[in-house]
Amino acid sequence: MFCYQCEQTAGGKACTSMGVCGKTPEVSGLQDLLIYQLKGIGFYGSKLLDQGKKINARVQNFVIDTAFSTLTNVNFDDERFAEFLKEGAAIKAELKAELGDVEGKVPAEATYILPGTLDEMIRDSKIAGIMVDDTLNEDVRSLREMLIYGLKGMAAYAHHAFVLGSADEEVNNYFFKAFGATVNDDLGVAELLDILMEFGGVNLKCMALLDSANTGTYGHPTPTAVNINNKKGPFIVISGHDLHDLKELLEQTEGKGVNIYTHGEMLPAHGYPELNKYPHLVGNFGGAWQDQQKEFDGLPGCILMTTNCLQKPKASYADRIYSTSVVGFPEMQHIEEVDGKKDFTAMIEKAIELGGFTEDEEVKEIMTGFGHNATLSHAETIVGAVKDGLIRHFFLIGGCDGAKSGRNYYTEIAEKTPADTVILTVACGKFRFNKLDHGNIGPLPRLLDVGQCNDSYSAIRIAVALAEAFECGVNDLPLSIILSWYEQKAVCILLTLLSLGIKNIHIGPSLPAFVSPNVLNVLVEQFAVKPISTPDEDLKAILG
Ligand code: FSO
Ligand code: SF4
Repeated sequence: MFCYQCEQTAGGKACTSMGVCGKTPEVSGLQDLLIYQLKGIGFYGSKLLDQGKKINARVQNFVIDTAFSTLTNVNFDDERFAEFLKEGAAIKAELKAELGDVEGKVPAEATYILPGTLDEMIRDSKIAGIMVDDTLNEDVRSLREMLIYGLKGMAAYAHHAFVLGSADEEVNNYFFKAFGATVNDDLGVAELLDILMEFGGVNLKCMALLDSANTGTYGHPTPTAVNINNKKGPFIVISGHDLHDLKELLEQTEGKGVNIYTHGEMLPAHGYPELNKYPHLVGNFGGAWQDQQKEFDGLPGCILMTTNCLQKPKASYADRIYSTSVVGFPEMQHIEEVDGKKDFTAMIEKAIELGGFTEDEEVKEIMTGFGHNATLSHAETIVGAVKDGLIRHFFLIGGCDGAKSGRNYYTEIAEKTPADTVILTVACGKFRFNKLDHGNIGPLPRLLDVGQCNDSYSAIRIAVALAEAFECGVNDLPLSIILSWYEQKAVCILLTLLSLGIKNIHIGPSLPAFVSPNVLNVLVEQFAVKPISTPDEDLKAILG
């Protein structure tokens, strides 16, 4: 196996014998083969689109969902990948037939024929490895991989929007164009860089689509205090990013005496009026994803994983954790959607049987719900506070958490930000410091949680609106973006920020292994991307 798509990759270079995330060589190979097939599908699909033909929603959703399934910590189930591969082979054949004869070079990804059994697929997966073509220019490989990882991230956003009934033709079709571009040998470094910037723009559209799907369905988030301690009684912890699953679970547990706790990236769900109205949505449980094996150990309740980040369950909770949608682990109980509905009955009964927490803990609260609507409703106060010198600087500390050392940087920099600065957070990296008291500036808390990584669009909206209020560009604002990257959603968000011309982004805890030295130079020279240093040095450089 060879996988270097995430930040925790072995030795900072690549996982080659077993994934640090727990991905086996077999599953890694099957994921490679699936991406290989998506490239072939992209080749035919992009040609059909060039001819003005349409690609149907079933095929679009297959590409989106399966690309999402290969994102870090989403799916570890070899049988599931074999099913995806079979469906992919049928779809590729369909597109090929519709296209008819192709002029010019046809890549191997397009002509490849999938064998019938899981063992044969694993055997074949060797042809699909990232490093198989050792003649490929390393910068081209780097840019192609960056595009693929960006697509995996955008697939997550497109998937979430789609489950709420929102889709966009340009976004959906772009998957075919971009996967097709990764097997087009005529595209060199300059062309691929252009495509990455174009992709950043398409991803912005996709994130806007998700924002309007979320806010249109559940209302605009409002500042909300969330209890982080336990309540007596049976419960289900819901993790991941899927608000639709949370809504269905809240409906099905209503009046049954089962409390619902959000976990990890589900925390911002408390800010949405249409989710928060359920009194049995009682609080947020635990911290970021990498602590789940410890925090779920022997848990007297059930866990529902709606999306990443999933870790291999320990025996002490393997009988009470469930996956749904694109998430999966071998032998994990999986809840499928049937006729547009998911039936959570077995999990609810299990939660009641487990009995839950035996005591009420003292209520302790943290805040969330500062999406663009809520934060910008205070725009005048914020702009006034900046003009009066009450707010000196904004720090957007966004991105994911992870298990590797070096991530204390984010806790420390948050702690060391002066009292006249505001911290905006998105994604699960905030769990390192969101339970600390950062104080207030006037009526507003100093730490404003904008939401999930899926809500990065909201942070962009806030930055753009502030720039408008100050009649300057985003780069001229007293704003620093400090990213902690872990998986591939961070790649699509970074490309969107770069496509918007946003400069001076600080990135850590380490640089992606898939970025070649020359590509890194481009990022540094053209976009002034900065690897993080120490909190003290970075704060000194930022605040002067
Ligand atoms: Fe975190 Fe995991 Fe949201 Fe990521 S839960 S690490 S960016 O997958 O998705 O922030
Ligand atoms: Fe390694 Fe990350 Fe790939 Fe898992 S997803 S195999 S940890 S690089």
